Amino acid sequence: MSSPTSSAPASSSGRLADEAARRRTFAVISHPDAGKSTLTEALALHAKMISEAGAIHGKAGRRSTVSDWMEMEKARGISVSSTALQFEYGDCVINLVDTPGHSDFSEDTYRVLTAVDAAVMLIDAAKGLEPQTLKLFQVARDRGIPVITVINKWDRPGQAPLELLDEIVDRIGLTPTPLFLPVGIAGDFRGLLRRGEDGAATEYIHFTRTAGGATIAPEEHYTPEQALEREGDVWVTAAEESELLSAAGQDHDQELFLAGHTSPVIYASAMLNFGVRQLLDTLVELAPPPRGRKDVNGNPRETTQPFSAVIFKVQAGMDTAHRDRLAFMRIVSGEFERGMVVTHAQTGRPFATKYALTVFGRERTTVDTAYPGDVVGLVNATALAPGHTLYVDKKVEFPPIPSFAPEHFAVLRAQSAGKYKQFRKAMDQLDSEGVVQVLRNDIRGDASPVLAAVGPMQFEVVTARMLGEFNVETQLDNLPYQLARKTDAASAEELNRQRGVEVFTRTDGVLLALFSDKWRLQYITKEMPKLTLELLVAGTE
Ligand SMILES: Nc1nc2c(ncn2[C@@H]2O[C@H](COP(=O)(O)OP(=O)(O)OP(=O)(O)O)[C@@H](O)[C@H]2O)c(=O)[nH]1
Ligand SMILES: [Mg+2]
Repeated sequence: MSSPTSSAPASSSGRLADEAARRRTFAVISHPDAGKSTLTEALALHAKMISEAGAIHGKAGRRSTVSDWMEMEKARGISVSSTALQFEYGDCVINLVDTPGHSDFSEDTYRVLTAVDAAVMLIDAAKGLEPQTLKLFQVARDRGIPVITVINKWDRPGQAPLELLDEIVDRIGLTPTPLFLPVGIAGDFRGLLRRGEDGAATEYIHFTRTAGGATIAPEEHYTPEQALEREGDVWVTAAEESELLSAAGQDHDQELFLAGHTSPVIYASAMLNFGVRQLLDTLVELAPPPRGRKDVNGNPRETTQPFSAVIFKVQAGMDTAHRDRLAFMRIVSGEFERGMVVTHAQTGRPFATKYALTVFGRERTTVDTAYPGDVVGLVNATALAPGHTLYVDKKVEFPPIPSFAPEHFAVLRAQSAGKYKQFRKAMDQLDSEGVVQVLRNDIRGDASPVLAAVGPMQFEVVTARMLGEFNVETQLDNLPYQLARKTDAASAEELNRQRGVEVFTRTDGVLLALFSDKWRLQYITKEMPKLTLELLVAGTE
């Protein structure tokens, strides 16, 4: 990777700071189906990473996107796992993570949000705010991640532009500050009005559709006077809306945006590639570059300190031909060079980074050097799990990623006893990726572990991958438990004697007591107040 500063004889920490400053690392988040994967592909198209959007066709004639590589994703048209991609745009290096929208996979999305500096939130223009939208805005706020809002699918009939914004104010308490307003109502998307100081229109960007939205939509730029002449009332409406917003104080303010009080808004059609370049330019201009982060002891790790990184995702089976396991790290500080030996904080063991990649769909590119903000995949990193830290020099460890409270539980068995060895191996693999949590106890034994999930679709991913990657047919039986609490060895015996309760050990050693329902839990908490029963962090409860 060449850098614009590499020819200048700058000090190495100066160069490091420059490299960090030109990075933008963000997640694309939303309620299912708002168009994240389509937008991700549109961004890749604008960065010239791909020549045509929707190049791969899914089943039933539905187009599937490059980031949705898994068979299950292609067949259903949903994302079940997050995917990272990196590209250069102008002077910037963009690291983008497309996340799954379905709440069953929210733990994956949450892990991604621990690794990025900003988020792009999509809202479907017709549907407005949906349950996951609200939850994700909350998570972003809790984590202090600034959010850029994209109101997508403006090519289809939907709500009025300002109505959608009012909904954001009322239900999220965040002030939306549009940078662009749509010219033309939802369903008649002609272009964008660029808002300047005090809401005055500075320019009209008119888009032209391309066949199926497969290529970049040509843009024409007009002055406000020319826009008025071309579009008449439609332009006047947009210009008036812009002034109304200013009167209500809804103009962009960089400080308030970075503090999470306001969110810049762009209206777009990911499918037609309208507004996509404007989003990219906004990310470059407004999204924050990587910052340092606090370690477990609360000490800051600055981006210019020696190399350190957090693992936020582990994924195997991305490539059935290779069958390898990739751990994705986000670099926090320092320069990464492929081949350098780093320390794995959780085990204290050295880890040789011989194989480092960026991944895009099924394509992989070797990474030789990387900088703060970059997302890099490490191949065959068997010991690495989400939340782990890598570093060089003096030890640093970043806070672990809290695991969600599972609410669905099921026993998994191999259909044929002869496949047990494979089954064991596959289970370990999926467990370490964090696809589900795996629970065991002496009574049930090892042949039939209990899977714990935030949502039942995680089980489907497990059975599909058991079959697809490991050739093991499995049987899944749901268990009548609805919630879990953390407990300890001293309480376990008493808990196991109770009806509707069973204690398990999770792979990370945590003891979990499962309860048939919340009334059972309430009763036991009341009757036996000495028992240890702690709430698991985060999640959907
Ligand atoms: N009309 C229209 N359709 C769109 C637009 N963007 C996406 N779609 C369609 O909306 C559907 C969902 O798009 P995806 O990109 O898969 O949505 P997603 O947010 O990635 O969905 P999950 O990953 O499952 O949460 C697909 O049929 C897309 O073709 C758009 O701007 N306009
Ligand atoms: Mg998707």
